[in-house]
Amino acid sequence: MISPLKKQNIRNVAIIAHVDHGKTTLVDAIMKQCHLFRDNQDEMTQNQILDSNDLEREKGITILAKNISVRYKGFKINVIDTPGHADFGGEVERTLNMAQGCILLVDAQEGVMPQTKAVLKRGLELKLKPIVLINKIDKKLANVKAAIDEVQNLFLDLATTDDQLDFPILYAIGREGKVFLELPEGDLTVANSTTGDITPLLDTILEYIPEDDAIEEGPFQMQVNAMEYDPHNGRYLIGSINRGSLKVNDSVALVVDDSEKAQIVRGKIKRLLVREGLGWEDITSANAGEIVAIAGIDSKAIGGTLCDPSKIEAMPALKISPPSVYIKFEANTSPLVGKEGKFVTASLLQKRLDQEAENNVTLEIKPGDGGSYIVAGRGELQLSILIETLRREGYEFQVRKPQVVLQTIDGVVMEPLEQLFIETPEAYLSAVTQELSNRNGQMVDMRSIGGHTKFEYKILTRKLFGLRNELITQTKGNVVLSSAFSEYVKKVDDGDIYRKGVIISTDAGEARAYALNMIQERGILFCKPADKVYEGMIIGMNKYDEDLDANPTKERHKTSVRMNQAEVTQVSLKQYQGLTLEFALAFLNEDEILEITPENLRLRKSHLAKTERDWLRRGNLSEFAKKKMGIE
Ligand SMILES: Nc1nc2c(ncn2[C@@H]2O[C@H](COP(=O)(O)OP(=O)(O)OP(=O)(O)O)[C@@H](O)[C@H]2O)c(=O)[nH]1
Ligand SMILES: [Mg+2]
Repeated sequence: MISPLKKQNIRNVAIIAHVDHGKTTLVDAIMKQCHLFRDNQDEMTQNQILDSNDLEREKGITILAKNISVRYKGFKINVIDTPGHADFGGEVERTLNMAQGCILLVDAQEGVMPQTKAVLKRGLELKLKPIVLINKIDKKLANVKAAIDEVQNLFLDLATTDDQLDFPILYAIGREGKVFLELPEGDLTVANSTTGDITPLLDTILEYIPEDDAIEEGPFQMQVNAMEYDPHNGRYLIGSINRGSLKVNDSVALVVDDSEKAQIVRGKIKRLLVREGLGWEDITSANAGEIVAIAGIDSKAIGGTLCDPSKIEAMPALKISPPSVYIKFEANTSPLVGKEGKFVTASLLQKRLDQEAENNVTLEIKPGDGGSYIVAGRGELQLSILIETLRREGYEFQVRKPQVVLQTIDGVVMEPLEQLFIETPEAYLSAVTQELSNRNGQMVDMRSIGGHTKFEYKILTRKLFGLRNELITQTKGNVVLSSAFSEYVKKVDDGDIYRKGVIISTDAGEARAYALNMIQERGILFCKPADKVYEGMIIGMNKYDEDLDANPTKERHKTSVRMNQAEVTQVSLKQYQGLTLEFALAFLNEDEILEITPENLRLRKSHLAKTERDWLRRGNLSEFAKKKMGIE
């Protein structure tokens, strides 16, 4: 068994940056060069090793913050890899207070981006010692000097003390595992044109980042920053020991807040573990300043404080910024309910969302009306990741149109506004400006460099829904866009983003090629032959503004010769466009529902019967109609 370390021999550092600036790739290099893997182990040839869950791999982004440890020159360095996408900013906030220093990565071409600012602001508020690393200096359009200027201005803006302005600057080609104290000479765009390794970074960490200011003597105290679960030992509470030390079998008390009625959960330490490389190792005792995982306390409180029972003292609550977007979840009410999911009932959905609320402090989950759940997060992406996760686990449910979280400040209703950056080849300049003007975006800046145009906009969060998809289509994938919450502004009373009418199925059954072939003349199809349909289901998008009814189950007229199989497949659906989660969430209107099963996404009207929708369209509902539709 390994022996406990003193905090003098431990350094805790978080890697922070805007999305895609190379954090996880840099951690690959640290792990490989510190020999966490044998030379012949698979990981030695893998990239983004820490992005280990399926959705992280598929999307090529980090979703959850994770930490690893390496040994270097007699020290143990705990490295925390954080996500750069603004939607997962809560993960950064949750984990940063386990560190004393941060490595701020800045892409040498992109420079300072919205999330660079957001994460650095947070790090400096927590008094972390920063190290700046200008990364990707091998890029053709890299402009190291401009990037440094932007970083320096950012620090002048954000520093809370003078000594925060005194930070080391390093240069790196993270992908090649090379960090430099001075900018290397020569043509860096040629692969492996320089020699180097990761040690300048590790040495700078040891030199600049202080040991944890945890208190070595005194009653044990630790804030819970994360949780992990294993079937044998149950829940592990993870955090960095703030005061005192801890042994296996010690009694501890967990307190969630410091109010009078704070609940206290007592327990005994069954197992104590510390980070070694990518895994955890058992240890019999641990000291202040060590990041540990503890089994034996049956509580769910991230943010709670574990204490010596003789001195119960809660630490200040974790500061996580409030969410700006929410989606309503409900049990599936479609005519096809229960056909495709493993977990279908409202109570199973509730149980799963309760579990998510316990484990994920970056989402706010609370009951809504009529057995629904309101799930609030930082943006469409964060919420769609939850939806996709549930779906893959076998859940079947339905959601409503995403909404922004409004705030009332001094009696004025306010809504969230975002700062938005877009980069695209000049050829698509007008596509971008046109789309943004449709969404009432306000241009703040526009610059062209080397055939690329960079835009900065201010745009209401609700006008941002679906923009990524739209621009990807219009620029044939040649666009990078990123946004971050900026501020709350007075709510504007303008309409939603323009959307065309939909094509609604009048009948239930199986869609037929014969019928779809005719319907596609009217717009774009969301369903294909043999798909199950029902009355009120949205099977496509109309070319025009109004909604349109159509029967996709119609077969060729009885008297004519039936189409044989060959004929059916010959019908080519030129206008078919399968639904993706991102598209469907952005497409939904208020009176519509997105049905989600492990196998299918279906859009539908909330009132399925055509008669009811006709009543609604005409307005002035009769008592009979109101009763029938359950409207007060
Ligand atoms: N040219 C160049 N590309 C790099 C370098 N380092 C990383 N990349 C590429 O940048 C992309 C993003 O890298 P990641 O390490 O996933 O970035 P990240 O900061 O962890 O991204 P998020 O966690 O999603 O915020 C990958 O395609 C990498 O191959 C570098 O030094 N030079
Ligand atoms: Mg990453």
